[in-house]
Amino acid sequence: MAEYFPEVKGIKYEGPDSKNPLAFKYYNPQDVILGKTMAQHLRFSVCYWHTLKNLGTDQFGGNTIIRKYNDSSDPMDIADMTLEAAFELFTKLGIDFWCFHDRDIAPEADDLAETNKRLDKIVQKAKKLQADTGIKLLWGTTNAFSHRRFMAGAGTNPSPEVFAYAASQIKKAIEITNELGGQGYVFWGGREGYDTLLNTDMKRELDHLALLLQMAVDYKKKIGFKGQFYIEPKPKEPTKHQYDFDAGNCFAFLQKYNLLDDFKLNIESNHATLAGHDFCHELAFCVANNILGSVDANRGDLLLGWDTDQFPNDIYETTLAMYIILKGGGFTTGGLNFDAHVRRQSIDPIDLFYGHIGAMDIFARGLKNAAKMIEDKTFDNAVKERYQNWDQGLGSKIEKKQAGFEELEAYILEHGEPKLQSGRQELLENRLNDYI
Ligand code: XUL
Ligand code: CO
Repeated sequence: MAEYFPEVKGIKYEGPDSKNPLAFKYYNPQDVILGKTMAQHLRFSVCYWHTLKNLGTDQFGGNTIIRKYNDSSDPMDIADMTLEAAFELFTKLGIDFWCFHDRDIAPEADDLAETNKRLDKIVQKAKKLQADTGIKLLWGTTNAFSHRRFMAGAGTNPSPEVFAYAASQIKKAIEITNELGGQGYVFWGGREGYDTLLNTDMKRELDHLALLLQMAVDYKKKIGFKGQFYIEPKPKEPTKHQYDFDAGNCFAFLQKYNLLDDFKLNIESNHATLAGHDFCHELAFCVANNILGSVDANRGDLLLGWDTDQFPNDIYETTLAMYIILKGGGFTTGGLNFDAHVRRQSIDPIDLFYGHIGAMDIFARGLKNAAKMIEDKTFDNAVKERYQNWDQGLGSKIEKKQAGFEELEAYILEHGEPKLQSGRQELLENRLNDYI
């Protein structure tokens, strides 16, 4: 096999004092933290679409990046070379998982039957590369948003034929994910939303989306796919309003349509900020409602209003995120998938390594900080103290449903104005800084 990244031998842990830009300073996969190795906690994954397929294009201009594995006039040749380059990169990074959309790994042909044949060919090659390297599939997914047939959505399309096409595509994508031993399968509603209410029957579209997901659950059970299904919320982009707006919105949708037993959420940092939340809010909401599944780890830009999908680099965010994830029990089937691409000007293959190394190190530091915060119980104690009056007397009566409006009114009439306590935000923020 050709070598696509000859300038990199393999990224190793060298410790915080290392000046080598091609080494980890914090991510030491075998290091044990709170009873598990760093690799087991973090479950890093490379995403195929941004890392291998993104060539620097943006809304204002075409490709800037030239890759050796794209140098052929035959699209299946390109698919073969890209897969080889991908596994070389995964191995050199020392990353344990990967993720893909069906159309990332094999290009569409003239009809669905031929497209599926192409997929089968690539999947067999991927299966061999997985076996040779020990790299596993975190999740697979379907691209039912790029092709023009999906301009008005997939499951929410006004055309039942497009709905059927999406269903056929998802059926195949679940099959290949199963074939590759995928630990999960993601539904991101690429164009499941609307651009104007003037042509949209919202209730009908939501009902259809639920029908599509129910069919996927039925088929998953039929073929014995054991991976976890995830919905990935995003509020807008490409449509003006996406139905899977945020974690709260998805939670309501899953409950309404009785899908909660079969789905968890895949939370993406940059989608959270587009929804007017932050990453940690979305994670905390999922933990509170037992629906946290996996994470697309990236970040946006404070001053750009779109999904810039940059590699994470904020130690505050990764510390707090890992704290919430660990407090929620950590990942089981999920992991940290870098749904991020290098910038339009980062045109060298080596930039892919810098992006991933920085992201892995910043999450490793976040994990270490979070573990220390958990061991010290600093914030646990603060929260416990703040809510302690719910463990006794009046609070305990309310929680046990032993008091209603009349009893509560009688209590206030007897005891008068409630005693107030400081929220101590500044002190707690100072304490957080001590861990960074
Ligand atoms: C789009 C996005 C997707 C999903 C998978 O914003 O995040 O790449 O992660 O379809
Ligand atoms: Co994503």
